[in-house]
Amino acid sequence: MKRIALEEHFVTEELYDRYSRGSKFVIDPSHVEYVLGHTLDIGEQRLRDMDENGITTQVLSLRQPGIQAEPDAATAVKAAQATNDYLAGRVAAHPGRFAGFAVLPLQDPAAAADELERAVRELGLRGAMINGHSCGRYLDHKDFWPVYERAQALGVPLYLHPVRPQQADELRIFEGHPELLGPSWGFAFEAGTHALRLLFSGVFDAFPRFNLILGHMGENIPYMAWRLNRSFKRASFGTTLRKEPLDYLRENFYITTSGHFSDPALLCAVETVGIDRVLFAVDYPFELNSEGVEFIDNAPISDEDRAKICHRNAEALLKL
Ligand code: GRE
Ligand code: ZN
Repeated sequence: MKRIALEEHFVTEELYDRYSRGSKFVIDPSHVEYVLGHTLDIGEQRLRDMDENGITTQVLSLRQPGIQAEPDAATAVKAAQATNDYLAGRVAAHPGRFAGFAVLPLQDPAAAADELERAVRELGLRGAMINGHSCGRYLDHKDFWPVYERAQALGVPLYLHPVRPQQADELRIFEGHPELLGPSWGFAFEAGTHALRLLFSGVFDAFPRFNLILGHMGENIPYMAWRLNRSFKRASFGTTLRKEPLDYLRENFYITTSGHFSDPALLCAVETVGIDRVLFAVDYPFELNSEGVEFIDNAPISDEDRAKICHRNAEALLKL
């Protein structure tokens, strides 16, 4: 079976030194060098691993936090252009094996919209990945809406990837529990809340064909979706939406399997957004291709649904 994996990360030496090196309590110290070596390579080592484990295509994205953490807007714009050029070059070197999500310099929203258009039209990238807040600003802010308008016009999705909860070191709820800050819980706490800010901002009323992709089986949202929906109907505290929250999940969200290889979580995601909106991903090299593939190959779903998750939905969404 063809398998297209959607959340597969890379980095460059320069971007790693600038933005990722200081990141604490996210991966085990003994794993740092392994992950770095595997993110730097977009070539033979990665392709061998894909071949050995049955991954046809990786859709590549910059590892978090990347240029989202750049405080200077002009630097972010230049770094985004250079990164997208580099990525497009690696994709072109291995046609069919790699595709890419652009990085966007959201520090300058107008430049971010233009860079998305350049990345899609001129470089052939398939959308963009946003690594959480941009220097503390969340995506529901009206300044960012031109980016969603452009994404809708171009017909490409944006992928919201987790980062450590903002101001994690000051949050009393995590105090004394560094083991909770990263992928175990903090990532989903941050990314799930971030995605809901976007949903409740009405952005999908303004741009009904704009699609947001969430990894990690939906960052806890599917499990909470019914309660979220009912609670909003009971008490919206002045927030207004044209449709029910659940409707947006079914019409504007996609969910990937990245780094969450659990049958109950998969079934919950499929029930929540529908079988046409769940996509395969591994989260290489933070996770093993072998585990991601073994999980999806043995998941308790029909082979037709498996084919949708493994490649058909991605082919339709990303025009692969
Ligand atoms: C990721 O990019 O998905 C990731 C990290 C760090 C730890 C785990 C993880 O960046 O899944
Ligand atoms: Zn990831």
